[in-house]
Amino acid sequence: MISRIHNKMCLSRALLTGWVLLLVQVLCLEAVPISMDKTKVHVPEKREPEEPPAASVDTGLHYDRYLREVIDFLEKDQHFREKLHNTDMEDIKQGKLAKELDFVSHHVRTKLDELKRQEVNRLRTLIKAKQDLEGGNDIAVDHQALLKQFEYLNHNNPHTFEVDDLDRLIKSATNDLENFDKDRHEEFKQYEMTKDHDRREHLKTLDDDERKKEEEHYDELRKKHADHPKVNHPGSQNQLKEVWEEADGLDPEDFDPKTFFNLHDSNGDGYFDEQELEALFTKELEKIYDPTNEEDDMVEMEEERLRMREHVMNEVDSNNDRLVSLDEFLVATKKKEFLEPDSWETLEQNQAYTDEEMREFEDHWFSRNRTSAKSLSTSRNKETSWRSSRIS
Ligand SMILES: [Ca+2]
Ligand SMILES: [Ca+2]
Repeated sequence: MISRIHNKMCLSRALLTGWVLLLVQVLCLEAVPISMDKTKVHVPEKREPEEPPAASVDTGLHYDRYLREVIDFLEKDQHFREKLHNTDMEDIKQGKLAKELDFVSHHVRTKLDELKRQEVNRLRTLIKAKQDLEGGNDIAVDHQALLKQFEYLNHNNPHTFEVDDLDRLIKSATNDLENFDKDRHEEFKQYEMTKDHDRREHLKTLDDDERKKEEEHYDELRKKHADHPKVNHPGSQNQLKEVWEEADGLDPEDFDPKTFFNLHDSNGDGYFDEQELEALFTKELEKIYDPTNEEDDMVEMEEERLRMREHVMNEVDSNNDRLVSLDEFLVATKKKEFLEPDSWETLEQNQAYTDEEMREFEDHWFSRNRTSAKSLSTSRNKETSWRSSRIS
């Protein structure tokens, strides 16, 4: 159960670039020349990016593959590319860009129709898988009604990709990306409550002696998990210096924010995206989590990584485009919080849910939804496996 959720969370780990921005980037951004400060330290040459950088960004959405394939094909159409250059973000969100679909080439339209048919089939397969898991084989299922929950395409017409499909895709992706962290918090809370509930249910099945032993063991594990070296405040000078020294093998005396930025902007597009930020926290996470330890839950490790990314993004991304530019980064390195940070409260120092939330969870949510939640989790896991097998 845990490893299943862990796999799911790893696979769907978000690198969320605002989708509209992603579209604009894919089409507008030229490769940014790398200007490294080589006066102080020797750092390896970086290669120029070969592909438009944002095209490889995994949005973490469950329809990521479809989204990216649609973008790839639209990108091939000259008319659409030109319109995109001349349409501002607000108009894109209002659906003006989607209307331009009527003018893209027949060849691209045919490919988009095909993509949509594949996506509809994929969703039908998922619904079928979910139904099988719930043991509802004998019940007639209204596929059409179930498909309506997937709002990013129009199911009334499963055969062709129309303006409405592009409009829905833009609106859903923008909305889902904006809510990603909020949904993630909720999902994690449910994970922790389920875990604690299961543990306590298990205790009920034991006799007094066994239960006492089990509870002592649990307390020991908690203490062991909480006993780790000091975790640096994410995004602080101390934290980055540790990466510079231990991961990059550079002299701490030579620490230079601009060189650091260029070194860790892995795709060389001039921005830290969410994935590049998250990669910076591995050293800190290794202080707390070891996959071979019983007490260290790797789902929690990934949540801690995302918390760190969310925190740094909130602090540093001043124009809220979900990317950290070099300028934003350099401004942040001049702040007091960078030089003299507060201590960082790790995940285990705060319970993910209140007692009241747990009561409510057990009273209402749990009894009603356990079966379907389990099935959904499994079917989503199947879906991500499917995704990864198709991508690889
Ligand atoms: Ca980058
Ligand atoms: Ca920014």
